[in-house]
Amino acid sequence: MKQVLAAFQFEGKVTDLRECTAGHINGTYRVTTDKARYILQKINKNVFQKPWEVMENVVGVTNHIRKKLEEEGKDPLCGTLSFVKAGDAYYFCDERGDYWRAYRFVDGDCFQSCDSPDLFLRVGRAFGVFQRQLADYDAASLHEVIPDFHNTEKRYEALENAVLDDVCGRASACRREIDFLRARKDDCSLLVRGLKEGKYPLRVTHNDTKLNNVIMDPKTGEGLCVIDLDTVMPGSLLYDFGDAIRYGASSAGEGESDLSKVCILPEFFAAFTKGFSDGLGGGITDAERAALPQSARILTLETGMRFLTDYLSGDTYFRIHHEGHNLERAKNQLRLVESIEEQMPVLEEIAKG
Ligand code: GN1
Ligand code: MG
Repeated sequence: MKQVLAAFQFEGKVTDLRECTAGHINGTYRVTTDKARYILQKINKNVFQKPWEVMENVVGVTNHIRKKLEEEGKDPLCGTLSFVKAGDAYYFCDERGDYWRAYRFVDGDCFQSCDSPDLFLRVGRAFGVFQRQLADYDAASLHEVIPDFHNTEKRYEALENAVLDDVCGRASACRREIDFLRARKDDCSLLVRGLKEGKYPLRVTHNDTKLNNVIMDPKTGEGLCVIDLDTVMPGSLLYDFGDAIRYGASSAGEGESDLSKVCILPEFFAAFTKGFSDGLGGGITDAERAALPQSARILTLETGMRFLTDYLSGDTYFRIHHEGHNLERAKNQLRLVESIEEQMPVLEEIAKG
């Protein structure tokens, strides 16, 4: 750790180092110096095989946002991530071959769940604004750091392969979940095909729009800064919308194992839809708007599929906290899919605006 800390051009002298364990992917630490606070992360190489491409993406995107904030007279230190250099690069490779990066800590509120639709509306607005800020960013210049990240068809194929390989002998205990997903195989094409066929425009998207990826301003209550930019890639606005709903409009957290507590909350769906549209400032096509409810269903289905695939493959991707954790997460997501399906007419009415 000493070597890593010394590599970065932090302002001031390091006085404290603390591990944070919230994320599923990267290793995260909070670094305090006598002048400022930072987040230091070890990039998960299993997930991001070319960490330098991740950094090229996020530095490009944050520079773009920084310029916009400066033009509007806003403080870029709060409004976007500011990465810290290690030598000439924005990352440091240690002697074990692990890649590290650091950025200024953005002070504000970070919520793991929303206790009111109003808060979720403001989260939606922040993701809408983020999307608008990047509307003129050249999507083709971004690296596809995780190829086919939201390619639901490929995610389905990966599940079928995991069932076939059944390396841990777990498939027989997951029959219900596997059958549930098989019955929805064709739906996995909905967004991917729409994007390929030009029905939905290709945009720069965040791709991991959990509500805890927005830092909220405690003074104004509005979104301050969108964080966790590692999966920023070319994609569809529907990925961002659907993923945000999956996480934030559920009555229970992703980790809830009592399935009777899991359902979709239409008033939260409505709030996010309103905030997101506001933030986008009209920059949403009719076809995208019409697909909002389905995107929530597909992204939830996809995440459930990913958790189940990882369970069947021996928990090699998502960090788990106990045996069976990924199966619980998968069941939770599939229950949410069911609830979204039950409420589909209501959600479609809301999406019409
Ligand atoms: C991972 O750990 P976190 O919150 O950054 C995953 C997302 C999933 C999410 C499920 C790079 O995100 O795609 O939706 O877990 N990120 C990656 O909780 O795979
Ligand atoms: Mg993430």
